[in-house]
Amino acid sequence: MKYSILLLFLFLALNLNGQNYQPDWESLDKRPVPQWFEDSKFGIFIHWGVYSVPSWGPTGDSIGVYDKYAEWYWRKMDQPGKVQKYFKEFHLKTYGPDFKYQDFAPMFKAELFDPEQWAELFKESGAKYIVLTSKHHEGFTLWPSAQSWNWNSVDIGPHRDLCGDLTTAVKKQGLHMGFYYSLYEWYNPIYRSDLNSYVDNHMIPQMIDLVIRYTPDILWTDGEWDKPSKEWKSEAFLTWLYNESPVKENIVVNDRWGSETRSKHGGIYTTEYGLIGDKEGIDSSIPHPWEECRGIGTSFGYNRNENLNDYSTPEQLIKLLVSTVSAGGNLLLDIGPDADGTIPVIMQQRLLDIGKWLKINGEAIYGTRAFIMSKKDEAINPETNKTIFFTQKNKDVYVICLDWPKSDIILKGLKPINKTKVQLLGTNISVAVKKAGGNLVITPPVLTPDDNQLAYVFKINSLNF
Ligand code: JFZ
Repeated sequence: MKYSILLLFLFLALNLNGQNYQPDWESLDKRPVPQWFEDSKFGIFIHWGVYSVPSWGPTGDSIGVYDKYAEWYWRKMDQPGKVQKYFKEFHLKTYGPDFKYQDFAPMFKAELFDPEQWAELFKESGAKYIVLTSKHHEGFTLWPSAQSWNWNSVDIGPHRDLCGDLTTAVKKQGLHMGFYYSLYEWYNPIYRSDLNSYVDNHMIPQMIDLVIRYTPDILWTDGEWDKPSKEWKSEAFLTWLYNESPVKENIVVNDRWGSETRSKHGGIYTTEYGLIGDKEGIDSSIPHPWEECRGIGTSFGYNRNENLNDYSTPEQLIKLLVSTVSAGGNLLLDIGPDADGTIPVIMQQRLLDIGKWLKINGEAIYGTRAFIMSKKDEAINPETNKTIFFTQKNKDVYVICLDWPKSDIILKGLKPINKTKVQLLGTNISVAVKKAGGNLVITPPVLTPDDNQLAYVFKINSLNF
């Protein structure tokens, strides 16, 4: 008896079946991002909640990037600022002065929600992971959270565990399932009056509940900017997540854990419409897994006020995917379902366009890494407007051309060996390759209209580098 207690203590001390991260960033930052994430490259973000009912935001070039987000409807309507007047005007005109944001909740019915159909679409799109808003800044949860009493999708609105139902369907398709979770809540009185109690009795219990109920592979936090990570107790939570939780092996988190953590601490670094706060993009010379997120249009939550020209074209989306992946990042492309549970047809179409391209060209995306050579920019074709991108997998290099090259592609500094072959993905046309000086030269073959694609990939086998 005594002996076994001794053994137990020994086990605990050595933490033999677990990891042993300490509750400080120095230790937590040592955890490698699980490889499945970097290999996946393409995921789908879903912003869905009570805001999907009004589903409205201002559009056009004069409105700032963050001011177009329809999921901010409640806040933008109440908070003095550049766009308050638009939101207020729309709200008053459409719903009248006595209609509160909370009144939208019973109208969020999800009556046509078919999680299996969603998951099939996601699978077809070529995405490898899904991130659903389990709770946005409004505080409404898409699962029966005990902490979100009467402000969740089982008590009002859909009367359904949306997180649970989607998780089951997504996992059945063999995709990774994850959740977005907002640390802060705009109007929660406990958050506003007693942060410590909010964190201990609301936020951390909710995150633990999500992890234990649904064993997600991603926890994508946000709304962190209000407080430093110490106040959110992020280090303590991550220590539990990495050492003890049922998802400790596979879980991927991002860098949104406190006002000071972006691009510094946590897991993957994140950009949003190419931005980090008010700064331009990621510094991709810092080799750290990162992910760009944005909508297909200009909002994350569905915005009925958008027109076709607010949506990216299929060509633009392929360029976004390719340029992100060639800089070592992942793309988390957002869709905003309707409050009735359908995915707007334009979004379905864009996802399927990407899927169709990936079916042929996916090997140039999945499992690749940024192609880094010394003096990389000189090694590639001198292009000012960048229509040629590179990725790499082992000894193979993929040359991804957004436009069909009208003349030879000269790849400076790439050294072919005797068995080096070039193949145009999606065709069985043999592609002429030659060595000229220190360069590799690809002569594009003749194509027919049947070979038309959103972007063309030349695969160079067996390079010597
Ligand atoms: C946040 C959310 O507010 C937004 O609704 C969406 O969920 C997105 C994925 O994440 O957006 C932000 C985050 C940070 C800033 C602006 C918008 N910022 O730093 O200015």
